[in-house]
Amino acid sequence: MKRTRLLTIAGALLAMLALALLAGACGDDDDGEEADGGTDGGGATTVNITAQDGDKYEFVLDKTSVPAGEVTFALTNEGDLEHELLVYPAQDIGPLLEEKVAAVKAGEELSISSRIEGLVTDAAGEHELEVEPGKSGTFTVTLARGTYELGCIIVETIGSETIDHHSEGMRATLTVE
Ligand SMILES: [Cu+2]
Repeated sequence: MKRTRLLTIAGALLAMLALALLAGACGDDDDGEEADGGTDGGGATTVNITAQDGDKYEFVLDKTSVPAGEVTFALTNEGDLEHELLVYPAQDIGPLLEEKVAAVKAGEELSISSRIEGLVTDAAGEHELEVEPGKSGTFTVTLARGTYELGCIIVETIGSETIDHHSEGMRATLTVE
């Protein structure tokens, strides 16, 4: 009789222990979810970008607005040419590109990136991400609120044509809130 009662108590204790462990495990899961959902609370937000240069030169974004703070741009080049990504406050860089096109047509090299106002750099001081066809890469920067343009400013001669990627459509607007 006495032994049976002890076993019952032991069984009850084991059951309580098991419940406590289960509760603990559930608690861990909840913590994990909070960590995953942390993009709202301060972690880097990722913007996935696809670069295309078939019928149309373009950057296709999976989101067009992000919260201010760290932003990672993940660029996948689905085109046949190399592309680059620069991030800068929205502005008209048309005149700079015209100069660059004229230079390329004259067989010269001209870098215009240093003349783009507020060009955003990453922690290493890099201002661009260059990605070969079929490859992908990331670029992490810190952005304050504002309207930004993501652009590819490559100008190159293919055959007898001088192609200015940005003017062909390789640009997109990102709102940082
Ligand atoms: Cu490009």
